[in-house]
Amino acid sequence: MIKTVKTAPYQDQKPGTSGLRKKVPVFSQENYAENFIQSIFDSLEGFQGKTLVIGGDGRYYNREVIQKAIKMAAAAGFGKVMVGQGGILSTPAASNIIRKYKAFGGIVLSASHNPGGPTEDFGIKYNIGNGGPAPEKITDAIFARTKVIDAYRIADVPDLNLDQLGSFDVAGMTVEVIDPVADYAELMEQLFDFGAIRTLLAGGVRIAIDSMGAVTGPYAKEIFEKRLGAPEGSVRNFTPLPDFGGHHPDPNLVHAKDLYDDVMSADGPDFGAASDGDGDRNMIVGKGMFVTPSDSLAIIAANATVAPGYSKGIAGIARSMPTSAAADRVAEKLGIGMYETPTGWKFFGNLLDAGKATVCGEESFGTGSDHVREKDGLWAVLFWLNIMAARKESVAEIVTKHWAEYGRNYYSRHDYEEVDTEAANALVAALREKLASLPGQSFGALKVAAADDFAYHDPVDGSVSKNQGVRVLFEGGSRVVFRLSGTGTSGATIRVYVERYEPDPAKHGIETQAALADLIAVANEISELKTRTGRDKPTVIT
Ligand code: G16
Repeated sequence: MIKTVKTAPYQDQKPGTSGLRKKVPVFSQENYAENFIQSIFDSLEGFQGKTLVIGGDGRYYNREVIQKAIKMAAAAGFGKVMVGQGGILSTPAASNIIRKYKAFGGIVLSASHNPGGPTEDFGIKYNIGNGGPAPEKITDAIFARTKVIDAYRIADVPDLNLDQLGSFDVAGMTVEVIDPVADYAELMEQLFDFGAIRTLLAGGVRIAIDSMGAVTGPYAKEIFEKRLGAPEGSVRNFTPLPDFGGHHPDPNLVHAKDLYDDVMSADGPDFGAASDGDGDRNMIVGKGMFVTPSDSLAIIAANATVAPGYSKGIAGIARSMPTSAAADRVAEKLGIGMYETPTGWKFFGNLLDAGKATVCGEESFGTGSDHVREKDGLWAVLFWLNIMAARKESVAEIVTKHWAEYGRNYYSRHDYEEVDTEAANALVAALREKLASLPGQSFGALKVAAADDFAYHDPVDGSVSKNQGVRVLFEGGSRVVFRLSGTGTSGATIRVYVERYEPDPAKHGIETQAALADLIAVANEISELKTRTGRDKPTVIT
């Protein structure tokens, strides 16, 4: 019943920031997905008879790859597979299932916020037993294996009905098709004060939750409408669709603009939130106030004790290097640890496991905590509602008071997408060349204090990750950061992160791009962005 299939390696299966992401036509080449899945299994040890969790965000090609993964897990000797009904598990829910049921690991099928469909994106990621993305030493081993693989093993059995809950036998392995929502909703009830949030909503605060045609729909319906009593219709775009309804399920000011505009309109909702394709990202907006992900992390950390799950306080905060330093000021005030990691949620895993950090966040619309080992979009939404309920204040009041207390970190990211790869690499190489000569140079009123290529020394396992982004730090605390995205699927994406700290509350009302204009101009000058890429404006500004 188990057959061994000869295959030839592909040379392009290097996992990026978050697993292997490629266009569907690439993934659907002969044995492409099988090669990668077998390479995952070949890089692991000790899983015989253990449990593997499998789930995805419901995008195009999800079901096909889940069938392959189940049959290959059976052939590899796993004892059991737990798979979400319909092949659905949001990324944070998958992380929770792995942890709760002490699984050996999990395969998460998603290309996150990237579009879905026959010519759009797909992805495969392996998560380890702590529920988090595999660390670099495992992803490096997987990549090495993909380059030489010559065979894979698969159970020669019919497809399983993924829509029927229950336990089934697949070539001697048990497959449990589980309700994707129940365990996750239960965890959220443990962490947050649902009673207080229910009272807030019953008291007339109107919310709009946009699932963007992606995986969080069933979760949001259950949590916000059923358990918290928000009126039906509060959750929009709630049916997970293989192509996300043609939308780009990226919760930011460009792709969730309709929601933003609705919340900003006079008679629109008081609070809005959106999630991405696989449910780990979030965007928070209140009437008159967009909350930057960096501020969201800082504000959640500063108010964490209002939520029952965090009532004893938090041990530390971690953020990715390009994320603004707003959270650092909170950590300083609380007298707790602050950790700066490279981009990629996988770098938080060790800090969370070691109890050094409780809350983590990234500028890329990700926030989370030690409740799972992934960022968690709906968790962040619930945290905000819990804070609003406890403080009896609006989003705008909470944010402006936070700035008044800690100062405001004006922050923006400019993305240049689908840039010619060679030009993007040359731009970064040229920046690296300049690093030594930048300190001491002045650009208008801005004087460079330091410049480097960020390297991370993991305080838990001692591993070192180099070349994680070029930083140019100016006197007074402003900075610009340049790095290439590790999640794109065509060409290169150059990310330019810009930050300025403003302590004076009288100057907190400036429009963000205007507040950062001088730094943006300097970033373009130092990187020679226009001449090197031929672009005169970013594709996306967040
Ligand atoms: C992934 C990672 C995040 C990272 C983001 C952007 O998120 O898990 O840690 O911040 O990509 O990465 P990059 O700047 O390299 O494109 P997701 O939501 O795509 O899984």
